[in-house]
Amino acid sequence: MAVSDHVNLEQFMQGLKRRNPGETEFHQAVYEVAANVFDYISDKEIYHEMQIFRRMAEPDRVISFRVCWEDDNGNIRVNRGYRVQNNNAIGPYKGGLRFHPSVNQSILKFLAFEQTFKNSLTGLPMGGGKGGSDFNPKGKSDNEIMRFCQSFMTELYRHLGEDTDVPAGDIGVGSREIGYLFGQWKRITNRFTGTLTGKGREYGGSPIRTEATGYGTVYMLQDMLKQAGEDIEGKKVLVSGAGNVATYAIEKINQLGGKVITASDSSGFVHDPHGIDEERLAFLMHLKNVRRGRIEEYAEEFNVDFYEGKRPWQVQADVALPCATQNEISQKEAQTLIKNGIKAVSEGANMPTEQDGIHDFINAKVLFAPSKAANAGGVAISGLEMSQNSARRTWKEEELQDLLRNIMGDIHESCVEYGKADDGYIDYVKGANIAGFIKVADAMIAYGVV
Ligand code: NDP
Ligand code: 2IT
Repeated sequence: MAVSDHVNLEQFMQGLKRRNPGETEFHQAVYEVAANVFDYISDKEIYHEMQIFRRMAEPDRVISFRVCWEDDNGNIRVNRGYRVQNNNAIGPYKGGLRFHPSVNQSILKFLAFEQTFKNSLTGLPMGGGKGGSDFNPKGKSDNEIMRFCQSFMTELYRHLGEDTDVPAGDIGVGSREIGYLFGQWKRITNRFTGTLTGKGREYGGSPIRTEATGYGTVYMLQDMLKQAGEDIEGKKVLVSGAGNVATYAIEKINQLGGKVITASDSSGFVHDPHGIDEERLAFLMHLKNVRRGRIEEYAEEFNVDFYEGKRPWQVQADVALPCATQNEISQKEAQTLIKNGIKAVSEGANMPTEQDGIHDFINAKVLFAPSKAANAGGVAISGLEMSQNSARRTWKEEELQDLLRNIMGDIHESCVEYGKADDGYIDYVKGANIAGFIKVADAMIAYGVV
């Protein structure tokens, strides 16, 4: 095909939308990467000839299955389970499982697509996948969670394996669920291998996997600020969410001398001008991760304001760390943050900022780390959990802390390498998309037409 005949971005997106009707989150995620990649490959014939991006945006496999389980009242319940195996060009499929009522094929396809580039950025040999269910864990007993996880794994196990596909946690899937899932995997297969990550330390889990995503998001922030001649000390920080990623991001901000003044859950946000210090964070972690309570209780405990049904983005601060879910910063909210003088945004959640909001941040020269770079610390430690499981040993916590710091530093460097503009501004979105793309693309070229 002659260069002039290449499908352009608009034509490509039309085709993608036609082939994947109604999957708006998937369209959004693909567009965000395509916008940079089409530009990058415009003069690189081989990527066109081999239809590389077209192939990356078509998952290798989408598995969907029925999950039947019995609740505590003896009612038979039916949910839908999924695993999207997007791409295994550079390693086994790897990515989390999400249990949330909003889960559907579009959301999991967007997450599996993003994971492919994120995992590539870590420098570790992992392909991209994602799975989950529309099961709602809220208000369920431990026994109900266990029965659901066992039923889910009874179907999913046949698609997994330490060299095939290795799931982990995500929204609604933490150490309790991973325990039940791994227990069932082991029981069905009669094999003890590292086929899930985020496991308990007693049975093959890695030190610092729990902390890694939140810590990594803050390391990315630290490196962006350093590049711009600043640091975290004294900065006022907005955090959304109050789960795994949010709480460990808060912990690391505190360690580095910043002050977090908000946290949220799906019911609203709390504004704590005193700052979520060590003592208050311990309360929050217990409230959300152990008792699974509502964030309003934090406001009652520390006598601070609770804003029902609202997100924290109208509060004035220096930094924003969205750590809850996709599309939680609208374009309007991005504009409010810019107007209030936000300096940096590091995305702990996956795709938390709407497309137009990202453009506004970049146009306003805000330091903006996209999720596939900023939250890669979690899957990076998952990759190292896989290595430890294969070698049947555990590394020391200090070693893993150093490895996490270095991997995040390397991701920052890759973004700078591919994202630096002539005026010195670093477009981390472009940098992460292109750096993540190249490795996967070149591996696919090596395999020929498969
Ligand atoms: P958790 O389940 O531990 O916590 C999720 C938090 O986000 C909760 O506070 C939850 O509130 C809130 N939340 C979830 N959905 C919504 C919603 N629709 N609207 C408002 N608030 C919501 O999940 P994680 O902390 O693990 O995940 C958070 C984000 O980070 C997700 O985008 C995930 O994909 C991403 N991520 C997670 C990684 C990990 O290692 N865990 C790795 C990389 C990215 P409530 O309690 O009310 O439900
Ligand atoms: O979005 C993510 O990177 C995760 N939920 C973690 C994936 C993993 O395999 O650790």
